[in-house]
Amino acid sequence: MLLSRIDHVGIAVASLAGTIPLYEEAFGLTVVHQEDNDRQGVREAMLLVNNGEAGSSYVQLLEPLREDSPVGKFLAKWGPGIHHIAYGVADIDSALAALTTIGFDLVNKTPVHGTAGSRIAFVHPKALGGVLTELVEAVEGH
Ligand code: V0V
Ligand code: CO
Repeated sequence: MLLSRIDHVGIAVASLAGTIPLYEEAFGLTVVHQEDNDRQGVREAMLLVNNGEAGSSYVQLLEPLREDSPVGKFLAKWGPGIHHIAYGVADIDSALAALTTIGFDLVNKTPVHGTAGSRIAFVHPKALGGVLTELVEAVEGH
């Protein structure tokens, strides 16, 4: 099995400060990590949902750092909402090699820097029925 868990659901928001309290109030989630990822053009907050045997699952709130970024463009087109789904993998290099062999359109052919030191890569939404999909090889313990 290539995928080990749902790592996170990425949600585009206009403002982290305006959205984090909703998740705290509704579900008692707390922010366990916050980071600016300049290459991806996002300021993100990770809220822990579950620590499982196969690793952790999160809600990832994404505020754009620039209008001309994936999340900035998404917000302008659709408004706030679900931006991507991210699955955990044990070995992202072999996962990407397997997808390349069977002809999937990858946004990242090699892994790039993700949240909390993870290695990530995106599969194009057009290749998976309109869903932007991210693979995550998390750092041990995340
Ligand atoms: C765009 N499209 C989407 C989409 N974003 N469809 C579903 N879900 C999304 N999130 C559709 C869009 O409606 C267009 O469809 C088409 O793709 C082209 O969109 P575009 O606005 O012209 O944008 P492009 O082509 O410049 O870029 C689209 C891609 C881009 C997917 C290539 O968003 C990208 O590189 N995404 C991966 C990086 C990313 O999302 N980073 C932010 C999260 P029509 O109109 O042609 O039908 S960073 C993150 O999650 C981190 C750091 C982490 O987890 O650690
Ligand atoms: Co993500």
